[in-house]
Amino acid sequence: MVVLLSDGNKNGEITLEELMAATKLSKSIAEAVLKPYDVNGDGKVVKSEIESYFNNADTNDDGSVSETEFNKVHSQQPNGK
Ligand SMILES: [Ca+2]
Ligand SMILES: [Ca+2]
Ligand SMILES: [Ca+2]
Repeated sequence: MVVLLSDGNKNGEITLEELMAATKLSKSIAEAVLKPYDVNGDGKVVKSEIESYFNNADTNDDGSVSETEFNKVHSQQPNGK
């Protein structure tokens, strides 16, 4: 997953700026990509948030998030923002 590789300064947190720098996405798209991972809504994603996102998304526990599982999570928006 591209978000996992976006930690430019390797401090264990992925910020919107880092994601934009890594992916060349526009701000609004980068926000939409980052938002599902940002469980506590502080604008940055830490490793534990990615892990909880992944565990939540992998509904059949096969160790990978399929396109169907990915789409399901992105349509749910559990943090409701
Ligand atoms: Ca970082
Ligand atoms: Ca966060
Ligand atoms: Ca799965």
